[in-house]
Amino acid sequence: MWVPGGMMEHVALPRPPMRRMLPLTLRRGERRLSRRWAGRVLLALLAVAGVAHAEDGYALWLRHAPLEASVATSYRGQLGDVVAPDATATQRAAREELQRGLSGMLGVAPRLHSNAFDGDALVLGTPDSNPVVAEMEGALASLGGEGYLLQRRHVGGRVLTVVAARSDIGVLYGVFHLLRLVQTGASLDGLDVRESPRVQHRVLDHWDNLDGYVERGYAGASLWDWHTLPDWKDPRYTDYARANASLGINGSVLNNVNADALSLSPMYLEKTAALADVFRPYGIRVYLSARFSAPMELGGLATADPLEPAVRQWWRDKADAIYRRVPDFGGFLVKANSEGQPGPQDYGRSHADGANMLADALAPHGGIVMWRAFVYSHEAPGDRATQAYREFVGLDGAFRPNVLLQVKNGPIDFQPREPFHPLFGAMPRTPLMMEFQITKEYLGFATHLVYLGPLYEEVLRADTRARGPGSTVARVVDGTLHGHALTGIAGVANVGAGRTWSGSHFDQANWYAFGRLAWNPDQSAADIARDWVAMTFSPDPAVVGPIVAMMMGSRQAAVDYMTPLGLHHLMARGHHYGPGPWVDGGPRADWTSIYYHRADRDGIGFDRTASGSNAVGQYAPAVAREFGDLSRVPEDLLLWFHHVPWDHRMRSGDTLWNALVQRYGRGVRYVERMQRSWDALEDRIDAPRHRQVAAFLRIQHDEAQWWRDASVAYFQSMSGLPLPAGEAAPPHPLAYYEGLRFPYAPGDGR
Ligand code: GCV
Repeated sequence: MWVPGGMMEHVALPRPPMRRMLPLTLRRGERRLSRRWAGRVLLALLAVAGVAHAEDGYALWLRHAPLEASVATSYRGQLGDVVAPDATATQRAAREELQRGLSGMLGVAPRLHSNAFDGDALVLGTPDSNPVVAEMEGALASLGGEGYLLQRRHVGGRVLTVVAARSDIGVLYGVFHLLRLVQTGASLDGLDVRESPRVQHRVLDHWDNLDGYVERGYAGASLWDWHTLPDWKDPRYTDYARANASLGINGSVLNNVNADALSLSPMYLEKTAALADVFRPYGIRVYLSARFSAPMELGGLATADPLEPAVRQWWRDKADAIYRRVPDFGGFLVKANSEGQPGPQDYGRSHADGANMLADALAPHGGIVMWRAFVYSHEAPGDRATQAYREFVGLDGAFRPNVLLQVKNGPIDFQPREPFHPLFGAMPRTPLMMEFQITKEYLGFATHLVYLGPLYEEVLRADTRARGPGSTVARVVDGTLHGHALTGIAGVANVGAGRTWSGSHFDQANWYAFGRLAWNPDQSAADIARDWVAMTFSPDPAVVGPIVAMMMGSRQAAVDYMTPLGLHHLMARGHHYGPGPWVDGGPRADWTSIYYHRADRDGIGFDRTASGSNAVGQYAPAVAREFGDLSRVPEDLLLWFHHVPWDHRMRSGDTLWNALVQRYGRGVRYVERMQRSWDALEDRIDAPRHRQVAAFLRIQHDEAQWWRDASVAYFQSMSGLPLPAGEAAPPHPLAYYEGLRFPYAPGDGR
């Protein structure tokens, strides 16, 4: 929630001493250690100075800025020397991260030992690589292959801080966690953290085309320079892998789901293999989006029918060829029979036939298929929101064990707010994988400050009621609801070649939040935001408090100024930039706005109750009753499920029309408050980043106002009602907004 008014006073207070939030008296032995470290401080400072650069956002949350001197001294004393193996690439990556992180934050590079060392120490390792960890083997048993343990241990008069895991990658994840603790000023006293991921495949989906263009990407061109690969491995690929590993993201789908078959050609597979080599030490497997018709386009076959033996053989051969180059290749992501993409239905076959053919080709190598449920057709009669369910629910149990069905969070398409997708909970015999969008196609591109943590959290915590209360979407995704071991979660990436990676400083938070929630879908979006702000800007509470407050209400604000009260799909045609509630005509009804809002003189909203499209009937009965009942439906979803008259009484007692207009205004005012909060932080944030965020907030404000004015003008032309008291008339007539054109708006599909 927004902290009203008072927040401005807080930010004006003098900076509280950092010491308050840290562990911190120097203990016996720490002085001795401090002196030992001190000799290297100067060298490290010189090294850091050598690479110093303006704050341009490139470092992401791995910024590792220097801590206050007393705090740094205390951590140095507590951690001691570092004992870490260096025999494998992942072990070396863990050492490098520690070295880089601790040097940056503590002002001195830690002294590294590969093995034996007698004093207090920070010890990294697995049972195979370190004798201290070998003695902890029992405690590691339940951690799984990627989990880790962080522990303070007293061993033979020594104080050890141990990062232990059963695998090198677990140790690397543990190192990132430890660095986060230092970065956010946490106490290491009594440290005892056990972590293992709740979801097996934690994947970024890149919608990157081979020509460098990123579909719905607002952060510049693709990160992958296919032309210079495989020979030139840009160091940025390593930084991308580091950022992902710091969150536990362990998969990367390199190319757009609107796939080009060329990605599977020998030439491009060499390039994919080069990226896989860079990512491997960081625990990241590569995947490719597979074009279903590739056997025809690359193999010269006359068909791509999944039951045709020659086609099946082509895919088997292709899988073998891929695994020869990339032995840990993750598998295929497939968009089939959706928005013009080829698929098994072209041959009268089912989605299961298509997915299973690919699954059979990958199975001998341990690969998986992520088959997307984002399918709809304007030729199919009825409500688009019901189509995926209708196509897939009957296929429950028909997929091979190495197939995940990848389902978008809501039934339409990554709108600012949607109810959870009705497939979650409805296919108990099929592992369902979540697909979130990190890039903000419908939430203001990269310029709007919209923190998506609350959106992800809202969906993951939604109760499908599939097996009674507590059957949350998170439990479908982590496999516990229906007992699946194969689990996954994907985020459509928001990274590009721009210097900030994500197109803006604040959009980095969405990549970060996705990764943290992929690891543990029950984490709190607010806690994640606190960590992100502390790591990205400063752990100073006078910075963290106001920025987290801004972030936490920002998604609701975007809903308010774009699509309040359950409205959806009101954006301009094609590029999706800005408002277009009037969009009508064109090739397909379900690509228009009027299809979704159904506003006329009498009322507004899509009737999805039993008397309408009955989309509510696709949910478990308890949920269907709630969504279908006008008196119980959450007002945030009112117009998603109901068509109501303009004078419908809201729970506040006011009319729908008044409430709608007020919501639009509320969204704009929230942005104004974010601007004021940000302005008040000017002295606490470095100038380059402060300037850019301030400029982007101005853009956001203007665009929020534009959304509000255009939408109010349009809906008023439908309702014919006066604006509620205190709400200003849009400054232009409706025709003005309808006439605006944006020929080069970024990210358009092409
Ligand atoms: C990759 C929406 C987007 C498309 C995207 C599609 C999908 O329709 O606008 O750009 O295509 O979703 O998720 O496949």
